[in-house]
Amino acid sequence: MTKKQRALRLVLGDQLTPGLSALQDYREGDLVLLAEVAEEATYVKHHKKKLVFLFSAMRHFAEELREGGHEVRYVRLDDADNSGSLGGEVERTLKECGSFERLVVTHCGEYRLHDEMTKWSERFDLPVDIRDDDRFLCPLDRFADWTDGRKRLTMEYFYREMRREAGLLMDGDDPAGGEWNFDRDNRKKLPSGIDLPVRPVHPSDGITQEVIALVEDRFGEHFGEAEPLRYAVTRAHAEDDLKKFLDICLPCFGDYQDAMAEGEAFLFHSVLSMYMNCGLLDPRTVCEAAEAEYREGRAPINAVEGFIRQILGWREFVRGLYWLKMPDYAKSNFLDAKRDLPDFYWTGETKMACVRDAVLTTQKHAYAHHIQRLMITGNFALLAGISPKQVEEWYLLVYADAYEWVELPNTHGMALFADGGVMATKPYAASGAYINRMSDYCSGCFYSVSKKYGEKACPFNYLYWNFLIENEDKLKGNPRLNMPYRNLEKMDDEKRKAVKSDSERFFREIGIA
Ligand code: FAD
Ligand code: DLZ
Ligand code: SF4
Repeated sequence: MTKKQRALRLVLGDQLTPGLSALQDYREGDLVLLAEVAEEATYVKHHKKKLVFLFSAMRHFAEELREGGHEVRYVRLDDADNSGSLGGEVERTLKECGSFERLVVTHCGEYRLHDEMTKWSERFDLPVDIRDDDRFLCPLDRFADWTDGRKRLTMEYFYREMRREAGLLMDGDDPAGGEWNFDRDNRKKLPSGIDLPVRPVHPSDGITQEVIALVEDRFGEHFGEAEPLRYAVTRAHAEDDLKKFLDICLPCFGDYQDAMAEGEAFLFHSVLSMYMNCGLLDPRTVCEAAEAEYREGRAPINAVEGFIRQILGWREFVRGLYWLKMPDYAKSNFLDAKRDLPDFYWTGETKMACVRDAVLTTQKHAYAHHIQRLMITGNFALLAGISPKQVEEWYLLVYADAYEWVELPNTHGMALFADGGVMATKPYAASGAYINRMSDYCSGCFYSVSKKYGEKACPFNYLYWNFLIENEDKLKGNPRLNMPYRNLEKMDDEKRKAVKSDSERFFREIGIA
């Protein structure tokens, strides 16, 4: 091969997959580029643990590629000539490493970077081959076809087609277990005294230790705790975590999927999103492994179907929606929410036990499970009318699994209803009663969940009604909100006034009036 025929293959921090489309036709003489760059670490100030996890996983992946015979140029964040951006590192490689006939990349996960990449061909005067990311089960054009002619994009119908196409949990043409969805069995509160599974902890090796020091040094003021890092940073360890999840958590995953417990970060959740999202685990393999547990009689259908729905359904659906709707999707603010994000999203200093626990868990682990994200921090931001931009930035930076393709639809659409109902048919707004039903938070809280008004009342209670009042013109016509609006009509003026004055007092107390 002449130098001219060489390909430069850029692999991003969330593309740590040997079979990545950008690597599929790798030939001797090609060069794989991985680069730690300040721009990606700071376009939002990512959680320190997210940075440690990702940089360590990138360094381990470079080793994996080298062992597999690839020539790799790995740029460390503290390399003297590091230009600070991915574009800058491509440019430097083109200058320093001889001539290349083309640049090959896999479609990335965020619009801002994709937009930049579409200009690279002109910038570098080189053909740029942007390939589909075939780690997802639903190609983007397939998703677009599915949306064609549909008034509403309903995840459940998309999911059924995906089940058929992927052949997951199917008995011929029928869904395994006789039904598509077993969610009605998946709303149990955690019984007191239940033994929770002991979760894996991977000791940090030399590479991770080095990265921890680097992150503390360069990004010391970012949110969260850098160490200890309990997560896997290699494919082999991520696969171990998958096996442990299947053995000890999956059977109860469905039952307690919506439960919350103070001080318990992981419950029966898989804690696999960060591995799937950065490429250490393959989503299809994860789904197939879960199905095998059902087929072998080791896990019940409600657990396995619920788990597969999250990955084959929600994960694929939000990604399709993101690319279908961007860039306009991020601009809407249907409820005209404008208040600032309260400080306690950063400090955890609040008397609300549920919010405190969700934030402290997030600080410690760069993780919170779905119900904490949706029904605690998300629900609070929705009820309090916090600006979507500020909430989205928070979600994008605090979670180790967060990239905009998955974070944005979940935050903007599902949690905040800022898209006016593209993702969800109604806002996921809930008062303290829901939180009390699904958790043990309220018994240890300063506030009283049974009180509706006054200084000791649970803020979720009056904020819930205040939310319905503030957004009456936009939400009253929503048929799924008929019941709460009928109840609001029955509320006398005195109670309405109390809702308003309690909400205003609370907004003043937390500094966002
Ligand atoms: P499990 O509960 O074990 O679920 C299994 C898998 O299903 C997850 O690993 C994940 O890959 C997938 N999944 C479940 N729910 C969703 C969903 N709604 N959308 C996409 N995939 C899903 N998930 C992210 O991966 N990155 C994010 O940045 C992210 N931001 C979120 C923001 C908000 C406001 C909300 C409400 C949800 C968000 N989610 C996000 C979805 C979900 O909360 C996480 O995927 C899940 O908590 C990850 O933990 P787990 O691996 O233990 O999940
Ligand atoms: C999230 C992230 C971070 C923190 N750092 C890097 C990096 O230094 N180099 C890199 O290639 N990728 C990084 N990433 C992941 C990218 O931000 C991600 O590829 C884009 O957001 C698109 O999903
Ligand atoms: Fe949260 Fe209200 Fe319960 Fe306190 S009383 S834990 S604020 S729901």
